[in-house]
Amino acid sequence: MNQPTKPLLDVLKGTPQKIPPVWLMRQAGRHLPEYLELRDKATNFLNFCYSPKLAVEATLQPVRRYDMDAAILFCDILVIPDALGQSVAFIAGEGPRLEALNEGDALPVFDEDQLHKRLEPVYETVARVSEVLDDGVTLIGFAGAPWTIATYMVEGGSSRDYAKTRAWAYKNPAGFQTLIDILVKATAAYLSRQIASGVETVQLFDSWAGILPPDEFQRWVIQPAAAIVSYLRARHSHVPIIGFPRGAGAQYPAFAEQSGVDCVSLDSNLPLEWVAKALPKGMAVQGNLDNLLLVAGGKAMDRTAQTRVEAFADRPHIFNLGHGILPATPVDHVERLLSVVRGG
Ligand code: 1CP
Repeated sequence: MNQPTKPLLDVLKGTPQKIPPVWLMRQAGRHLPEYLELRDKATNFLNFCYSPKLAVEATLQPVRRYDMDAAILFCDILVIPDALGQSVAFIAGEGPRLEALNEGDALPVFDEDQLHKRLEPVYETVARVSEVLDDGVTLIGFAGAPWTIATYMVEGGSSRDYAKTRAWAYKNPAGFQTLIDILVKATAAYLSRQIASGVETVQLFDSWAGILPPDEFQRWVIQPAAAIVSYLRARHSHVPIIGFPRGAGAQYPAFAEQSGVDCVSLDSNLPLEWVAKALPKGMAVQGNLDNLLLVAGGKAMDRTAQTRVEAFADRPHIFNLGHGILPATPVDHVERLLSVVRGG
């Protein structure tokens, strides 16, 4: 009959559910003991992402343990610079390190065949996961948004202020635009292939969107997202898209209205009453429990989670965190959270 088989996909298509479907950003990873064990089997983190056997297992671990409503492909946003030929390494205890790109350097060349060749193992992971996933579970694909990827490429790793990237964008916007355009094309082609391989929705992570003032936000966050969305719509009109302009604050409504995404992922700083009024009526939202509250647990976590379930009851809502799950998160806090959200 009309029984919804995938609650999370139904939410993304605009139908609120009595009990919000739930998954947690970065649900696969270091807070899971079985993940740490699996990681030891890979020679390094990029090889982990490019080993379908290991990546399939990492994708499925949180779904198995917690009965999540979605699996998110196990990979990383930095496979795009890697596939474009920039050197990328993950240093234990430090994070990503890239060969930094400077203004005036030759930019990477977008060669679609080359890109797909390097990313083939990721598509294979998607295909294998989609074969074995339980009926009610949605498979989420993802990529980093061009702005966030550009910050890693230009800074050479994580950064506190993204000063080099922002200075480049201010001093030479036309040159910076060329880099963003390359990333738009690579990201769109990558997500399209993930969809062709079996993901049912995609999330665009713009983790460092919040650093940009309004005009720059428009140009480096909204416009690239809109270009990627329109590329995907033309090829996969049925596949919903989630956007996460983290930290965008007062610019969330502009992103929600102009990027073309079906759902916005909300960070923890946004006041719920403001969201209710400021975002388009009926638009799906995802979020937005503070990831530290999940580390802390207890009554405050229960109460805050419940508040979100109630506050978003009149819109399509996917329960999630406001940012990725932290390595220090106890497994039993995640279990408790799921039972609160599901009314147990
Ligand atoms: O095992 C390890 O030590 C590696 C830790 C790790 C993991 C588990 C990294 C390194 N990446 C990932 C996987 C990952 N990354 C996933 C798939 C797993 C899942 O979600 O369950 C996803 C969606 C990402 C996305 C990602 N990577 C983002 C966007 C989301 C966010 O949290 O803002 C970003 C910014 C990255 C970059 C990255 N990858 C890893 C590190 C240490 C970093 C740097 C983060 C920083 O600059 O603060």
